[in-house]
Amino acid sequence: MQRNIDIILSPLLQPLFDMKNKTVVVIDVLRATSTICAALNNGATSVIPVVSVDEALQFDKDIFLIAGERNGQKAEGFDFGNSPSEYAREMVLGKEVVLTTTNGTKCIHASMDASEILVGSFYNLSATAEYLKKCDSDVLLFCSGWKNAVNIEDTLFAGYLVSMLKSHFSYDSDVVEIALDMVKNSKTNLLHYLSKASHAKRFDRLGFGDNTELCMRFDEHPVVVKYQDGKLKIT
Ligand code: 3SL
Repeated sequence: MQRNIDIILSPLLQPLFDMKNKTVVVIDVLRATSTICAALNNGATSVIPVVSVDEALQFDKDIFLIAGERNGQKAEGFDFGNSPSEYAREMVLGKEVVLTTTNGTKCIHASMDASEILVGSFYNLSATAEYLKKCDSDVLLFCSGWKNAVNIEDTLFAGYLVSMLKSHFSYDSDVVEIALDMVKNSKTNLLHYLSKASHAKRFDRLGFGDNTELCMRFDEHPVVVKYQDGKLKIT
């Protein structure tokens, strides 16, 4: 039977979808899911996504790296913020990272009904697409957005994934058509296209404007990342 693929544009729209028996790919290109891919590909043994700053601070700092952000900036008392550039091999090799972010880690926790949870970013686009081609279930691409609002970068990335999976899945969704149009429109200059995103502008204001380009590097961390027993790991 033909499998179906669809896109959830923001957490606010999640109630319209049933995640049961589906593979959900959580997307937060800027930057949670990019950071998770970078950390794991650079040797972190796992990333433990948690919802709140308080929850993260309960982990033992002698054992875990405590990481994440609120409103884009490193949370107080944390070892790392949420830029992939902080997760170099020498910093994370062999470590477990506890991560909490404004949107991305919340969406991972909101996906617990799914049969399988993956995380997607431009860093692991091809690896994730190849995995999804072989999986048995319908697929939901869950865009984290920004504080429940739809954003450009996650929708665009969902469009890239669908464009690679089109011949393997059916779809009947205006959102998928919109995302595919965005892929077409962005092709001539992806960085320029993404620089219109409000979060890219937020990065500029916060002084890490280079993070937009950094998170657009296709297949830089070619890992399939799956959530199991409270941890994200390379599968
Ligand atoms: O909201 C999130 O999950 C983060 O990716 C936001 S930020 O890019 O770190 O500001």
